[in-house]
Amino acid sequence: MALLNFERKYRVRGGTLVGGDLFDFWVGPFYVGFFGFTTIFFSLLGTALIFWGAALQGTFNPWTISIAPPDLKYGLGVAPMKEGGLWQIITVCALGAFISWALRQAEIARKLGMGYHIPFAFSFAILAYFTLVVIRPVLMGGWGHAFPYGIFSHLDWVSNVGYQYLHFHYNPAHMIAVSFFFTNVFALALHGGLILSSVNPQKGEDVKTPDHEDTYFRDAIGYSIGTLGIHRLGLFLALSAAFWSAVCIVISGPYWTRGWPEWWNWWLDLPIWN
Ligand code: 07D
Ligand code: 07D
Ligand code: U10
Repeated sequence: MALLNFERKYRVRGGTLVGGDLFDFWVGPFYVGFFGFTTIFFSLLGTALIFWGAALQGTFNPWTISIAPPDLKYGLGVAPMKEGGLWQIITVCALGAFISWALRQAEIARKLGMGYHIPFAFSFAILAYFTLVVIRPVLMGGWGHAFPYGIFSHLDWVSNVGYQYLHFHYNPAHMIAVSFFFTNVFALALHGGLILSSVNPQKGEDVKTPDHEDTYFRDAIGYSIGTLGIHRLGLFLALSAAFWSAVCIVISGPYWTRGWPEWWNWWLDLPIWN
């Protein structure tokens, strides 16, 4: 079925999570829905507040705009607008927009009778962000521990926080997260390569079957995970990367306050050495 015919058949009203018929319509290619409305609301308000912060800062250069969280002296309290309050409201807007987006994904999946894998996956990205700007600052007792909203300033934050723990590469959960990111890239390269090599043949050649794909990997490494399995693996790798990222930052501070290289002394302290 051609895409436009498919859309005519399946883009029908009903099956919304919230709002009944009220927002159950499309604008051009976009499904709107209640959560489309809330996404637009939070992202427009958040963007407007970023522009306000930029005006206060005196720059509209996108690279240097930076909205900083409140100073640590405000702890977990509400800060004045120009001293981090803006950051606090923007954070609420960002969370509102991201959660609305996940719920909109769920609503679209539900309307189409599909699984909820995509919103489930996106919720791991939201979890990583929530860990950075809410869970860790709350555990450490100050919004000032969160990162500033700016393209370069957030890089400074990552670097500074990294060096605060002397050598962030020695954080064991960071190692696991990094390895999941690398494995994910490796798996996607293998999968993209395999699919194109079999279903996008030269002119005059036949499209190959999944049996070719399975046999390729059985010839090469003795095992094929299968055509469905590779997608399960991909999702698992990506979600694990985000999950272990959240773990690596939430343990830095709340659990471990010294340099990460020192954490490895447990190895030297094992009783087996004496
Ligand atoms: C390709 C999907 C499209 C999304 C894009 C991002 C904005 C921000 C805001 C001017 C893969 C759109 C960007 C809306 C504009 C203002 C105020 C996704 C794709 C194109 N980072 N980060 C980037 C965010 C954190 C880190 C780029 C967001 C943590 C490092 C972009 C968040 C840490 C590097 C960006 C976030 C961290 C970057 C490209 C939220 C640890 C880079 C992103 C909400 C996770 C790279 C100049 C990309 C770069 C980069 C956005 C959080 C580290 C500006 C929205 C605090 C080390 N980050 N980031 O392609 O070039 O993502 O930076 O959590 O080197 Mg970051
Ligand atoms: C948080 C983004 C969420 C995004 C959302 C959506 C929009 C809409 C709209 C486009 C989590 C946003 C959407 C805004 C846009 C339109 C229309 C993703 C998030 C919800 N590190 N490190 C990580 C590596 C070093 C440090 C994670 C590598 C140094 C700190 C990952 C190296 C030091 C933190 C990672 C390296 C250091 C991290 C990031 C190499 C610095 C974190 C991925 C090769 C001196 C962060 C949860 C991530 C973290 C993190 C990789 C080096 C410090 C595993 C490969 C040694 C302080 N590092 N790092 O988390 O765990 O994505 O955050 O050297 O906080 Mg690291
Ligand atoms: C996959 C796949 C597969 C496919 C696929 C894909 C995975 C095998 C079958 C999909 C993969 C791709 C297409 C590849 C490329 C994708 C990436 C590299 C990922 C990154 C993606 C991007 C960078 C694009 C991001 C774009 C986005 C999020 C769209 C932006 C759109 C909006 C902001 C509108 C959203 C709509 C909503 C909320 C509903 C309501 C809409 C309206 C009412 C529209 C009108 C609104 C207004 C007039 C108000 C004004 C507001 C606006 C314009 C926005 C406000 C926000 C701002 C702050 C600007 O496996 O199978 O193939 O294809």
